[in-house]
Amino acid sequence: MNIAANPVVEADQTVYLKDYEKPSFLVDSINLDIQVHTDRTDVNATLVMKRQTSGDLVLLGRDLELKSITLNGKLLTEADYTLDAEQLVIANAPDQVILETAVVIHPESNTQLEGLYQAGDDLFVTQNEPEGFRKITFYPDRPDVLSVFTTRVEADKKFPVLLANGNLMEAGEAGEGRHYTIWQDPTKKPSYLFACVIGDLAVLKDSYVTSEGRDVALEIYAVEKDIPKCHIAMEALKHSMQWDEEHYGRPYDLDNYMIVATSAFNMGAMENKGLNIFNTSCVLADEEFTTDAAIMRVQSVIAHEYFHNWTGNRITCRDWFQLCLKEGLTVFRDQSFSEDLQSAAVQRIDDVAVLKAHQFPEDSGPLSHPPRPDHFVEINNFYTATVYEKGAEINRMMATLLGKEKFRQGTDEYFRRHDGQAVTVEDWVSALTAGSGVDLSAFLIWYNQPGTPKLEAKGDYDAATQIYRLSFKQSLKANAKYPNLKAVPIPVALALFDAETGEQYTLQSESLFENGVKDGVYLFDQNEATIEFTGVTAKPVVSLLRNFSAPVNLDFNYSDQELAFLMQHETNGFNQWQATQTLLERILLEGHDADIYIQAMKNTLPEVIQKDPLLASRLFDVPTEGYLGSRIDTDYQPAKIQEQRNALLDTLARELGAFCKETYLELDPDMQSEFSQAMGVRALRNIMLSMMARQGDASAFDLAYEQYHTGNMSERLGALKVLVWNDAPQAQEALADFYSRFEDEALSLDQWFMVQAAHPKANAETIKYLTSHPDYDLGTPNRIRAVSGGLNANPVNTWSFGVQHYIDLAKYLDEKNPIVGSRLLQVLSRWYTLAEPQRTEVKTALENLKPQVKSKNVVETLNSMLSI
Ligand code: B3K
Ligand code: ZN
Repeated sequence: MNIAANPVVEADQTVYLKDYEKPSFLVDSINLDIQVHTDRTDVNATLVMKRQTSGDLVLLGRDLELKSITLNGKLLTEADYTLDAEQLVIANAPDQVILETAVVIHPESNTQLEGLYQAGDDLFVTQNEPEGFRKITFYPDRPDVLSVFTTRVEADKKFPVLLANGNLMEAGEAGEGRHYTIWQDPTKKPSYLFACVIGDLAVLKDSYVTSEGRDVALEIYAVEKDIPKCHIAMEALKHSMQWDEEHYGRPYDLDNYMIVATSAFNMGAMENKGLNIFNTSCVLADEEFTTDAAIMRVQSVIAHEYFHNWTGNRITCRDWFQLCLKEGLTVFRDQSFSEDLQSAAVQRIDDVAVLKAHQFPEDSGPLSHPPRPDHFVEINNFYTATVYEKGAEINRMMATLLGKEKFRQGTDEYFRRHDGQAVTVEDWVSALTAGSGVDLSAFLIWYNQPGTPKLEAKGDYDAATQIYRLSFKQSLKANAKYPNLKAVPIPVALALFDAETGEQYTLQSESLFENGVKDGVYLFDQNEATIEFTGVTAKPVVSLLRNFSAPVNLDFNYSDQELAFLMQHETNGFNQWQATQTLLERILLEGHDADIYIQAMKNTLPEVIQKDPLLASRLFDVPTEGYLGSRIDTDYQPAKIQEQRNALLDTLARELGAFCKETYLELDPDMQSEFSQAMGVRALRNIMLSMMARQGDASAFDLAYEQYHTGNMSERLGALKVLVWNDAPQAQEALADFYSRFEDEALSLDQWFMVQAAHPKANAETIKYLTSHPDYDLGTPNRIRAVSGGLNANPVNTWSFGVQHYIDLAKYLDEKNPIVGSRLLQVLSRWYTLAEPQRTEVKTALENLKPQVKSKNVVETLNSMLSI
């Protein structure tokens, strides 16, 4: 029988955390037999199950054609079970059950890229997190059911590679030009970590010996021509394995670790046990084809998926509400890893920039939810910046508070207690508490309530008593759905500087610190509090939230002079950057004078360029139009923001133009011995080039054209943007050249689409040209994102002709790929902040979309977006 996809969403489809119940049956082992054919795939499963609590035996299944079902040797008839679009239920099942099912599925026509699907002519792969496994076979597809998987995979020999999780036990002929392999994964795991791959792929091999002496075979599978681009990922994998041993005492636990690259993938990558599946964009890296930023991302995603082996796989989530348990912790771990790879300050800057650009707006709008949500309709909609990035910040706060040693004692206790279990956020916080000896239970509040706290601070210096007082107040915007908002613990990392000399006061000094500040961190966990610093001989400059020690909106009455002071004297690179951002935001949104910023830049840049060119490049960051728009809650006029920002950029280009040209001509990335330094120089030169072009320097386009032709991908793309976005005479020629060079390199070609879609003067015609280009492909999420993401670089465009673009996409993808459709629609979630008449126009367009969509993903998102 065939089961309909995308059932209409009804009110009762909401799932609540408070309703969690243990599964009535556990699965000791599963034997899966997957036989792939051109027009169908047969899946036979044998589940050895035993009762845990009273209740029906519930097997989840979606889009499965059921052929037969046998319970303890007896063939069941339709009278023995009930079956609907989501589940198969057997009442009164005995306590010990051996269940055999035979189903047929259709990966060849699965466009949703969830479950088992065909990913191009020569490849079949799986994506089962969170609920894809139920599209492969009937199963208690929930993360608290852990089982030993044995998998037989059979296919035509034109697919030489047949992979599944664990150890290869057997391989052989299956007749009629077919062959098979049998794999067994010794570690018990939830079904969302099951993976198999059937394809024609080449492989890069290496090995790693763990601290326990285990010799692990490492394999990265990709199409033949991409194998040379897998070396950076392989090095990053070995580095990650060693890093986790050193920093968390976690060696790898299997004899092999495989990574498979595919271009047909909804997100970045997936941590399936011992068999990661990656979007090509997160594994292929080579300076000729890949930008430095993308190379950094490859390394961090490789690390992220590897780190999941302990935080996610060996210790998994009890239910999907606990998603941030594994994601928040693993993001925190990959961010720490990346801080070791490049300028730590820049890594933190980039991570916070993402948090502020995506998570803060999400948390202040209709899609706001706690890092651990308490209800959902479609869990796929909750792989959000809040769950991932805010989740990581909660872990970072606890780690900051504990310090390295105690945090490690806490994580050791977590692994000791919970290895092999499916646990909750509470389990994590109590293990950290027990291991470190520091009560962290108040941090649970962070997990359970939405919104970005506002932290108001005031400084007051009394020269007569030499006392400096800092008072703090925290508040959260009222939220009708969460009436009992509580004060959260906020670790405030801080430093005081002597305003005359620029020297930092020593915070360890006894006399200064009898006020609760320890190792430069004050834990503010009340609604209001004041601390005192004694023996402060002159009015200090305070630097608050160093390294962004808590995910809050800080409101401190810095003078512009004090911010300029911090730009020049703060030794914490993150806060140095933050000072530039705060000052620029005032210039942009409150009309402050730019001179003081320009002077501070001139003073501080030469030294920073010497020490850390990448940090110097970030000091040129001017808050994006998108970010500035997200700070405005009513009467938002994108064109006005654009105008103000352009005016500021013009001023900066005029004032710093000569400096930029000098710097551009002086610096040479090829003179740098380290990749991270060369990356810094390239980033800086690209910014210098765009400033020169903006200033109207006649030589800028010639230099860009030359850089385009002689550089690696970072330089080429930097130059191409300058040429295209400024409509330089060489722009079309460079674009045509780029196309012909990279026509067959999908990821590089994505950049060609992106650059054009992100043209500040792009219009509906531009998007039409790009989306009807023969290389545009609605079946490849990377290509869709290249255009849609590029378009969204300019909010003026997003909120004009872009609205129809996103709505059309959501409508089309609603059936074809609802995960991606729902995600793209979220670009419009802040529609209600727009000034009229745009506000009503977008609202009407969204309301008109409502009756035209059916998937839980898009419907839930749209309902939330309109519920404001
Ligand atoms: N755990 C996966 C995400 C799965 C998303 C499903 N919509 C990737 C990661 O966070 O490592
Ligand atoms: Zn993850």
